[in-house]
Amino acid sequence: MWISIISLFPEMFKEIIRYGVINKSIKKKLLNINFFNPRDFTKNKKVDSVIYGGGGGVILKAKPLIRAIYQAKLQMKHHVKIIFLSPQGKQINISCIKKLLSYKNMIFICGRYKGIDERVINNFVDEEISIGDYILSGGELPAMVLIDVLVRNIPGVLNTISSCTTDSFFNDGLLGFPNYTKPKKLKHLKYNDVPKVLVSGNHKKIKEWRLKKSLEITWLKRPDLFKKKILTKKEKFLFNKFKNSYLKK
Ligand code: 4H4
Repeated sequence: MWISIISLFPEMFKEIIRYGVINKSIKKKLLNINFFNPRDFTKNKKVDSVIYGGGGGVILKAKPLIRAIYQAKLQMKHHVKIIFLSPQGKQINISCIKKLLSYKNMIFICGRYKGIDERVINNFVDEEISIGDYILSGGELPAMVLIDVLVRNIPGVLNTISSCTTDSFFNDGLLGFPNYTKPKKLKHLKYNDVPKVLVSGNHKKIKEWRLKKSLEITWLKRPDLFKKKILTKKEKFLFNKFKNSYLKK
């Protein structure tokens, strides 16, 4: 996967490419990231300007962004999809991630201030993507979030596939199950036990317990997700057993 980042502050990305799965994917040559600063594509370093029609605020000017896009496309050669990180975009979710994973080569445009000239969106942007319904000071943090989510799902990046396919949302539309690790007992805590089934070695029972907990947690924490889930016969049985006892409390 090759991601070219168009940003006024490329140095913000320095740290995320030094650590964790992003660093690992670069080292494994599963990911290539390069940067283009619109400021480098201007004579007078002017990259933003006041908005026509007034109302205050500035946006990023079209030409420096367009020159940066052309330079990125020149280097990437293959067919490239252009993504604009924007609060007006489609919110990141599993289907959006799967679609982006199929693109392989992408240019991420990071807005600043009140955004970018609409003509860049109309003429160049393939997808507008948002990380949530709030306004940030820049598209760089959303770009970093998106890179992290994408990289975790590139085959070969994470050691065992289970460390991703049972994560929340990737777990067949359910939230993930509770996880525990050493020590078995934590003194002075009210809830200090590791569920006995998890240390039983009975993998069938562990799998069933995990499915039951995922169903419970999704119903309790994200009823909106739970509503979309078509339950199998077994899932219905496990969930109804929990729901009946829960409602009796
Ligand atoms: C971009 C503000 C576009 C407004 C911006 C617009 C997000 C977000 C974000 C800096 C920039 C802000 N990016 N998810 N949330 N005029 N970016 O807040 O299109 O509304 O991704 S605009």
